[in-house]
Amino acid sequence: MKTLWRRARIATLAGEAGWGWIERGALMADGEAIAWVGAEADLPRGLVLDAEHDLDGALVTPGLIDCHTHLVYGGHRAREFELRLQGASYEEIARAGGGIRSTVAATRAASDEALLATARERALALLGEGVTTLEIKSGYGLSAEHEARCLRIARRLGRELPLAVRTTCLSAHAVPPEYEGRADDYIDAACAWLPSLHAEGLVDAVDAFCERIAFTPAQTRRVFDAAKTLGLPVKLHAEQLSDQGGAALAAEYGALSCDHLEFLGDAGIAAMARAGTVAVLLPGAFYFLRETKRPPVDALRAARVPIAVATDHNPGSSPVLSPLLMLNMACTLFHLTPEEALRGMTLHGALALGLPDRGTLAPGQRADLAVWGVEHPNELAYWFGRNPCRGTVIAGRECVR
Ligand code: DI6
Ligand code: FE
Repeated sequence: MKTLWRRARIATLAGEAGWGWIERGALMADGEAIAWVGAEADLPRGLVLDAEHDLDGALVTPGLIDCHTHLVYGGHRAREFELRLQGASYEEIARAGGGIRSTVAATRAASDEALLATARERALALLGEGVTTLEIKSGYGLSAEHEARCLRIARRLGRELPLAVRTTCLSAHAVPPEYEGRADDYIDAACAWLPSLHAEGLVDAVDAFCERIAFTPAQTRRVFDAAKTLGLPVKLHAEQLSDQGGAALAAEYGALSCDHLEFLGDAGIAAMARAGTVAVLLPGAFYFLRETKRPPVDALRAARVPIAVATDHNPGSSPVLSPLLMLNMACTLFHLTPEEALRGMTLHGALALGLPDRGTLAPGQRADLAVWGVEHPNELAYWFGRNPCRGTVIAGRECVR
């Protein structure tokens, strides 16, 4: 199946810097991959096509990649939001047994159908704003049974919706109530159930939350050792609320990404640069928790650490379903340029998932595109509360809004 999209303004993001701009562009997919992209005037003559679409000057970018979400969960935490507005901190609420644990209770109590329906609605909202590849973490089940259930639902979304889903096992997200005061025993249990989740094909990567209110570097290391034994790549929620040295630890394991990073220090940056680990910035959580310490963007740039941007969609610290708002906030709150922000939600998001076949528009890459009713890609970070997405193409197939 050969499909041509013509009369497009194209930002390929191919090449080290710049938009990879093509003013009067065309793109051809052959099956699931891009076969040709360039100026329409240079299109090879005599092409035999199965379908042709005139985009009438619309903008085409690589499909957005949301490389960090916690999409499958029960309930919500609006009451906790009110408490935080009255002065309680995220850490205080977590220590008092609220926070992640309250979502674990709601998730365990929810039926498979309810979890699937709510997660599907969230995934469709992301798809409607240009997302073509989505990562989904577990981490609200926290038992062999419930972690498996949440990962199966994530896999099912990947089968039933057009977008590509990557799953990450985040059993080391919080200590569940039945292991109160026994975090080390819980880590033993989580490491013990990982092989069966992997054997069932439910795990693309392994993550952990290394923080004062979650797991220590030593406990994180045990989770990473279990992942390494299975040949699974790792990622880490690191230095979100304090500097635990998590980024350096993750880099030692060749981590795909370290995420959050507000409290990241120089040693962590150097280790990430050496290991080729992506820095995933999550402005939604920074904003919603009203954090004031910004991630060290200048130092990450100087060290040439690739910077990605994601929604971190979750009920506690980032209940956002707008990837475009995250592009805007990556610029306004973290001082990324619009080009860096878009690269962060395309090419660098792909790297954070270990998917080198997407994130730019070039021959051989997966034909994952987003089509936008704007003139220039800097507008994707500029407008907020507006969704100019006209549709997406995923693995060569059109998916109209
Ligand atoms: N950091 C976060 O921001 C989310 N998880 C994590 O490790 C928050 C999850 C939650 O509060 O439910
Ligand atoms: Fe997260």
